[in-house]
Amino acid sequence: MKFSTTIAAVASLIATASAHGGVGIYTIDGKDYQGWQPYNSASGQVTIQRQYSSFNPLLIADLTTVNIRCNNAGTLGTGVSAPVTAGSTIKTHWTQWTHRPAAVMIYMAKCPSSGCNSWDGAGKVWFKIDEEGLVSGTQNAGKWAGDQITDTLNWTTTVPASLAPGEYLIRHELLALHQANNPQFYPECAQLTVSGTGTASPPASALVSFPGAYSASDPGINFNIDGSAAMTATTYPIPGPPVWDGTGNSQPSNPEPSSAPSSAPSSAAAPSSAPTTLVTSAKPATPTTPAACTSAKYQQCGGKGFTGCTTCAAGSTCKANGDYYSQCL
Ligand SMILES: *[C@@H]1O[C@H](CO)[C@@H](O)[C@H](O)[C@H]1NC(C)=O
Ligand SMILES: [Cu+2]
Repeated sequence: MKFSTTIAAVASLIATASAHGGVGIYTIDGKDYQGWQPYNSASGQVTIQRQYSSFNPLLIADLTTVNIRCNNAGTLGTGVSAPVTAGSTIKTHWTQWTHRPAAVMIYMAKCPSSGCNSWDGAGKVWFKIDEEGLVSGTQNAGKWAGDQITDTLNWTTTVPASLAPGEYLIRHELLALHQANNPQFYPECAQLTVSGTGTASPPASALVSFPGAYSASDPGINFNIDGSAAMTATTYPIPGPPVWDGTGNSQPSNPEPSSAPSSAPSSAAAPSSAPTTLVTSAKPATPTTPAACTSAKYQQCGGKGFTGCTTCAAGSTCKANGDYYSQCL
């Protein structure tokens, strides 16, 4: 681990295209879509992927900039979107990837009615559809999600089957953790046209912004792969919100205090109340008071523009990190 960490550190100082990486091909409903090719001339490239300028990583300093959203030039589309049926898979193929201790996070955002192409993805619009960090073993020596990408260069995820049709961005992100307290972020975005019979859209409590979703003090970001804790810890706190569970209910509509976290991570642990209907959310006209709910540990609990739960689950407290992001820690 020490040895490979040193190699990687040297490699990233050189910052050649031979380290690092980016999504090169999307395979969607059986069809391949070539991604943006940052080392080719921009002229004539028409891809579903937002353009970006290199395979180099984004660093902690980029967390507060627009770069963290869709990489370093990824603000606008090139004119095309890939059709995908909700519930089907998207396989991504990285052009290259070498960092073993790495987490995988995949987000989507619904584009405005004018479409994705001239929309920059700003605002609290992003929801997480997939994540994997430490798979087994210890943080320092165990198996990580990124190992699969090092070995196969591929990752397959599923578009939530319940997701309402529309134009969306999908954001694939690798978070490389091989350097102590110096994480590297590798996000790329692409444009999708989702079809299907779903009617769900994520509740406000599941939405984050980029920048805003992460802060430098998040335990999964201010993270030391070579520290003593990493020698024994067998879980890793993946940054950002929990994966959206695919249900379309919006903010909790009844103010009864409850011990259940408001946005339960996807699992069979359904709340005791009646099954959630995906069709309509209650009380269309009444603005929701975000007080009577709790955010789970590591979830956002405040910041400018935040409309979710501001009370933290027992055992955690809401800590501000700048004006735009507070987190239950
Ligand atoms: C990864 O994906 C590429 C492109 O779809 C494919 O050619 C290759 O066989 C895949 N590799 C593995 C190990 O699955
Ligand atoms: Cu790298």
